[in-house]
Amino acid sequence: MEINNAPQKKRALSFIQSSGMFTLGNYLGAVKNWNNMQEEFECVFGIADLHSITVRQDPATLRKQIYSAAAMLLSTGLDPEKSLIFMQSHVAAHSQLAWILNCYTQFGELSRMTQFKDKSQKHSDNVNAGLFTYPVLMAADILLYKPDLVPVGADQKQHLEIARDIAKRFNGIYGDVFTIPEPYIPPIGAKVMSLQEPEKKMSKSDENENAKILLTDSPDAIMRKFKRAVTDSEARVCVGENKPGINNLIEIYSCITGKTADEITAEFEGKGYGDFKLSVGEAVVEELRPVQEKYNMYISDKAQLEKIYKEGAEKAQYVARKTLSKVMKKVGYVL
Ligand code: AQP
Repeated sequence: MEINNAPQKKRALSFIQSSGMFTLGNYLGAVKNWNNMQEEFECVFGIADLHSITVRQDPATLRKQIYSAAAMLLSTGLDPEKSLIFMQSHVAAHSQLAWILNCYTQFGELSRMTQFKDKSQKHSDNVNAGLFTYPVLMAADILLYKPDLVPVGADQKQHLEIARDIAKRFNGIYGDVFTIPEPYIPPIGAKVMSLQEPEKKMSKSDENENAKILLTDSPDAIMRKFKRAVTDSEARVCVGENKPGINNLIEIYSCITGKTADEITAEFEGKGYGDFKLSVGEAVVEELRPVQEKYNMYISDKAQLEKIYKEGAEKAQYVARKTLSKVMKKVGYVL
């Protein structure tokens, strides 16, 4: 890829955590769009494996998840010839810049982060400092690569905002060191909700297997989970205020087929939820079939995978070190 310090195209950056197998939410809300973005932008994609340990992880499982994340990103269409794809832990500059930025971030602003409040409630036995300073590491992840744009879901807006605040504060003291990234809302995308509790988003760390579709789920498992998806008693396929389950299924079906909500309502007029769930399940199975074929190929060829992520790390280190050196010089370190 072209990544250098004077890019022709606008640069976009996004990271995904290796905290479990990606869900249909990660796919429709993020990764599928990243695939499309590769033509328009110079893209940087990272596997946020450092972030994963804010929650306690079993080492063997974590290792497997990181491999899976790398294989899955390639399987969903990310191309190492076009984009920079790497693992965060392979680029030491992330941790180094995060330390420096920690000293330019206020306790008060970190205390206001809703994700910290949510996760510290959920993992009350392990409210570690990493969980608290997570947004600073995320700011380092972003600012090292000087992206113009960062694709964000609604849940991530607050984190991009704090990264922008830290960058502006630093630039205010030392001059134009960091590019201030803008949020990018992709033209197509969905917020996918839990199939069991459709008021909350589908999450890879959800302990209820029926709540999430994993990108590696078999066709049988996908169909079974959609059949069990929570709906309502109205029995009409249409968007409605008190129909979070059906709204979610419409959103998923729409995102995959390109049909509008009205077209979907017309298609299922006079039919029950059973038929609709079957169609949504089948659409998802077909969408994921080619992804799963590629995934099986990548995950069984560790040598090829290793070659790709090591090359990615080298390129990322080059870009990241340049930014870090500039920051260190500005702060007053001896290089
Ligand atoms: N349900 C979702 N619908 C749409 N987009 C989603 N994303 C996550 N869940 C949904 C988007 O996926 C990208 C990568 O997310 P992440 O793995 O870095 O963190 P996350 O948002 O915390 O994802 P999870 O699945 O909920 O992970 P866990 O369970 O580990 O916390 C982001 O762009 C996100 O918006």
